[in-house]
Amino acid sequence: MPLEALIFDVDGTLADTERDGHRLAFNAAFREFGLDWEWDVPTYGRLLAVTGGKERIKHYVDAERPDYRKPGDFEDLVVALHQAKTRHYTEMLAAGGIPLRPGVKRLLTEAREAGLRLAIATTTTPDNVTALLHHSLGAHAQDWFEVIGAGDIVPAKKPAPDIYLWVMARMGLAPQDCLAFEDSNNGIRASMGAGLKTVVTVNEYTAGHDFSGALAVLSDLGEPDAPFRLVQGDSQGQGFVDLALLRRWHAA
Ligand code: XBP
Ligand code: MG
Repeated sequence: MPLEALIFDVDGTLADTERDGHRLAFNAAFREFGLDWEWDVPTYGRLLAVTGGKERIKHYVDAERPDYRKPGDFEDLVVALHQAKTRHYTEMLAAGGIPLRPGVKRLLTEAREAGLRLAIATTTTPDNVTALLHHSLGAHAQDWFEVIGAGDIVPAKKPAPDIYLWVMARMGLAPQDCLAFEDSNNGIRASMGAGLKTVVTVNEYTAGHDFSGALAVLSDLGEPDAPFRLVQGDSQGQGFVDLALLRRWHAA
C-alpha cells in the first residue's frame, strides 16, 4: 500500500496553540463576560483532558466551580462565551502571535510538491484552523488541504475516532493509505482508534502522555539544522522528518 495522504491534528501539532493561545483567549472571554474565572497554566493542563472549548468550559464549571450558580440559559452563555473566545483567539493569530512548529512548513511543502493528499482532523473550531493557516502559510493555504474536518462536524470529539473516520470517508481513503500526526493521548486514541499509523510530536503539556503504539514520538518534526529529539521509536539515523522517512515508517 503506497502512502497517499497525511492527516494532521492542529492544536499542539501544527502549532503550539494551547498555553499561550487558546488559554489566554478563554481568559479574555471570561473577563469580557465579567466572570472571575482565570485558567492558569497548570489548571489549563488539567482541563485539556477534555477536548473542545465548549465542553471544556462546562467541565470546568461542573468539576472546579461548585460555588457557581448556573443561570437558566447556561447553554447559551457557554456558546456566547465560546464565540468571544474564538474572536480573541483569531485576533491573536492575525497579530502573528503563534508560529508553526519546527519542520511543519517544510514537510507540508515537500508533501504537496510530491502530490500527496493533505487533510486536517481537529476538534477546534473551523475559523481557528482557517486563521492559523492563513496567517502562517499564506492567503491560499486552506487550499493545500483537500479536507478540513473540524469542530462540531462530528458530535463525538477526540478521543473518539469519528473525526478521522469522517475525513477518510470524504477522501475515499482507507487507514492503510494514510499517516496521522498528533501531539496528545486523546489525539492518538482518536487516530489509532480509526486504524491510522501515527507520528507524535510532543509539547510541554503532552510530554508525559502515554503514546504506546505510535510509529514514533519526537520533540518536533525537526529541521536539517535543528534536529528533533527522539523520545520513542526508531528515527533511522535521521534528525528531521521528511517524506522518505515517512514512507519507510509507513511501509514498516
Ligand atoms: C484541541 C482542542 C480544542 C482547543 C480549543 O484538541 O481540544 O478544544 O483546545 O479549540 P486536538 P476550541 O488538538 O486534539 O484537536 O475552543 O475551538 O474547541
Ligand atoms: Mg492536538
